[in-house]
Order: sequence, then structure tokens, then C-alpha cells
Amino acid sequence: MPLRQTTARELIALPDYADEVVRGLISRQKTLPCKLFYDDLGSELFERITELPEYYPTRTELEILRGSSGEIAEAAGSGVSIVELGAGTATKTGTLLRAFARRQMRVKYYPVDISPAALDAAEKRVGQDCPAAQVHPVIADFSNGFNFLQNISGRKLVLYLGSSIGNFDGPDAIALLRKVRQRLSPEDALLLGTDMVKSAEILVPAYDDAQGVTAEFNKNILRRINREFAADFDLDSFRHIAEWNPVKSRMEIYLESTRQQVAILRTPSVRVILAAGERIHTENSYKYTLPMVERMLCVSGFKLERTWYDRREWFGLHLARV
Ligand code: AVJ
Repeated sequence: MPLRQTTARELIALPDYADEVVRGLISRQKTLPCKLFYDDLGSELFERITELPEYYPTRTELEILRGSSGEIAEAAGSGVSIVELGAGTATKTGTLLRAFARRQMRVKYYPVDISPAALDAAEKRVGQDCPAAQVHPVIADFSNGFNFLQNISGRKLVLYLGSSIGNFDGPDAIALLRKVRQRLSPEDALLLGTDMVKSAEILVPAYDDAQGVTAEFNKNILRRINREFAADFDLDSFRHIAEWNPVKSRMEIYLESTRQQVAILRTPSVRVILAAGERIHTENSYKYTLPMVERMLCVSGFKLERTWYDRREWFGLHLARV
């Protein structure tokens, strides 16, 4: 963590993403990293998003898991340890773990997350949803790589669900998958969840809901900047924008300044000047076609073995091998 001297006496510890935040806010196209959405309030707002009528991905992926867990467990093979990247509170994993518990003696489940609170909740939930599973929580931040995978013995099935991969640009997604690949052995497998391309009429409301929960979630990033960088962003002077970009195949999320304004960060000291209508880009959420998924997996060193869809083919679960 870089230390910065603010006065002769006081040393303030800045979060390790301080440089990224400052660079983003002084760029021509202003941006903030979407990982900053997930402080305590942001994680709570995201849980509410997953329950919104317009936000179909979570319940659609769950529908696939409910319908196809038996087949997925069958295809993944027996005797695997299940490692879930970004497990959060493990709301979706119970169904899959039960399918494995029916086929193998012991089910070892390693939920991996940066939030210890989420992992506590995951452990409790899995204890109820699948008592046969042995839960081994792993606190880890993916920006430090996937070394923890080496410490898990035996065959592994790595889960990366929820279309979390969709937050990464092509090259970053490939870099992440390659790092996972590096830590896996020939018998191991990856189960990747991806949100599929569909009409803007479905996509846009999923990221701009009628109740305004997603708008609140988006604005919360400024609340966090205000708190952690002693800044003074006026949340009421920003409008939530969600647009479908068909060329880049992604939903783009912005905060648009409704007036000309200046925001000040005190530690570190930065002046952010925003014109009326100027936007801060806060998130991309890529949507995939099957060829896009196949290519992404292939260039990362995986081979796509099988895909399961929901009845509308809105979401895909892909089993890949090294
Ligand atoms: C957690 C990245 C899968 O892109 O759908 C939901 C985040 N942002 N609504 C997504 C999100 C706005 C979500 N992911």
C-alpha cells in the first residue's frame, strides 16, 4: 500500500487502487474500475439486482444448474474438488454440489472470494444446502494470480459463474483464463458461465431497472470514492446510463454529469472537472455468442467440451478442459 504524506505528521495509507482511480478520473474518457462497486453496501445492492424482474442472468443460470446439474456432474467426472472463483455467498452452488454428492463419496468445496464476510455466509449456506460437502473457504484476490489452486490436491473443477468474465475486455479475459489454465492439470476442468447476446429490449432494462436499484448500485461507486479519498462528488448531479454497444458486444454503464461541476479529491489531491453531459465509464458487461466463447477458451489453452443453455438460450454454462 503506497503511503503519502499529507502533513508533516500524518501519513495516510492509500488503497492500492488509488493510482488507478486517479488515472481514470484525469483521463479524457473518465473511468472508474467496476471492482470498486463491491463494498458492503454495493454487495448488498448487487444481491438486490439479482432479484429484480428485469435482471434475468442470475435466475437463468440457476435454471440451467437446476435442470442440468446431474449431466454437468456426470461430464465433469467423479472425485473432483470444486473450486468456485468469486463465490460470494454461494447462492447458486448448492444444486451443483448436491449433484456431485449423489455421485461421489466426498465433495470438497473451495469457495474463493476477497470478502471474508461473504465466505462466512457461503460456508453457512452450503452447510444447509449440501451438508455432505466439506467446505474450505479461500480468501484470495485474483489480481495476485491463482497460486492457491496449486495447494488444492487432486482433480479439480473450477467454477467461474455469473458471467463475471464479462467485466473483462477480450485481452484481459484471456489473460485471466490463461492464468487459471496454468495452475490446472490435464484431468481438470473449468465450468464457465456466460451471458449470451440477445436483443437490446431485453438487455437494456436488465441494466436500467424500473426501481432504480442498478442506478443506486452505479452511484454507490462515487459514495465510496467520497469516503475513501475524502472527495465531494454530488451523487444527485449524476444520471445512470446503460447502453447496448452491438459493435463491441457489450453493455456499457456510465455516470453522466447533469451539470458542469468540479469535484475535489483531498487525499490524494485531484480536481475533477466535468462538463454537463460528460460521462464517467464505470462498467462493461460483455455478451457472447458461442463462437466468441469457443475462441476465448481456445486462445486461453482450453477446449470447449460441452455447453448447457436455459430454454431461451439466454445464458450458457460451458465445460472446458485443458
Ligand atoms: C456481476 C459482472 C455479472 O455484468 O451483469 C449487474 C454486474 N452490473 N448490473 C453484470 C452488474 C450492473 C454483473 N456481473
